Amino acid sequence: MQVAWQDVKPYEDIVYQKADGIAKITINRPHKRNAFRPKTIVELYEAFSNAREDSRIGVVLLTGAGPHTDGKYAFCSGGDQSVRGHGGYVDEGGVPRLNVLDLQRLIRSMPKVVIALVAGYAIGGGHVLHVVCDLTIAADNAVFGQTGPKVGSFDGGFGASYLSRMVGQKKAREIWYLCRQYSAQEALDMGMVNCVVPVVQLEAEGVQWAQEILQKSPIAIRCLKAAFNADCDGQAGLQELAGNATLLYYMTEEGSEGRQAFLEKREPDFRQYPWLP
Ligand code: S0N
Repeated sequence: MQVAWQDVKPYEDIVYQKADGIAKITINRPHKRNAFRPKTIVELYEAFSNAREDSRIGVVLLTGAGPHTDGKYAFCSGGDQSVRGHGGYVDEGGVPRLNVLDLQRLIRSMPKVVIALVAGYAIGGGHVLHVVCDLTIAADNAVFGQTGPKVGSFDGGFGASYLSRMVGQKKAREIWYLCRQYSAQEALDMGMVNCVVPVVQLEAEGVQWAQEILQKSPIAIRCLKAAFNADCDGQAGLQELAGNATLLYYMTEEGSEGRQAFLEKREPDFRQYPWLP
């Protein structure tokens, strides 16, 4: 399925496009297997925030540019090790950052569906990025894995705890302790991806899934996403779910009566509304 992508704004490390209710965000550092530096994350955060704010957009596709000139594909190979310093990944101002954690939270909490389209490597922090997306479509050449204990890092947040919800405690511990690489089929078998397609079909499949989702009720999807998150995210998850309840309440006549009465300087009349069973 083809769509006519329109560039939203030029960036250095990503490409950000939109078409027909879908946003597509592409990490564009194929010479580094699409590893992210702090600037990449700043750009990703801005693009995701823009997609969140745009009420025409219901689905975001997150992918990696490729193949590189050596013919290899990557979704993302995690933090750029060449700028890792003491205390994080060092930005252009010399400040060490772990700003990918902010991006993970935005992807999880934004009330739009985020689909990872993974061709080639999804490794380290790149693997965590696909884990926090709502859905993952893998190309048949996708390779999944964590490297933390091999390269001197670890993500004990969503990268460990949410992964274990997805694949189970034993498998999650295996993934992190052994730092092996897994094929698309193995990822499918452990429930880490939704489907596997030939690499040439990856984007078309993502667009097809997006178009199916866009036929559905935005508020139903929004509340479902918050409900799935609430199961894992403690008070922050409850806040998200409850925020949606408030949004819906504001849309009712009963909710409006309270505001209207205040503005009209009268007592509210809630007796006209039933105490439903
Ligand atoms: C992806 C791998 C397996 C691909 O192997 P392949 O195909 O053999 O290619 P290479 O020759 O290795 O790579 C090609 C070129 O790309 C560069 N490159 C690849 N990955 C990175 C990277 N992550 N950073 C910088 N450069 C990278 C290579 O150097 C090579 O360049 P040239 O041609 O110039 O030599 C393989 O490349 C691989 O294993 N890569 C490293 C994967 C990795 O360890 N990633 C980092 C893991 N850690 C994180 O992601 C941390 C995330 C984070 O921010 C965080 C968040 C929360 C809490 C904690 C943390 C934390 O800091 O840990």
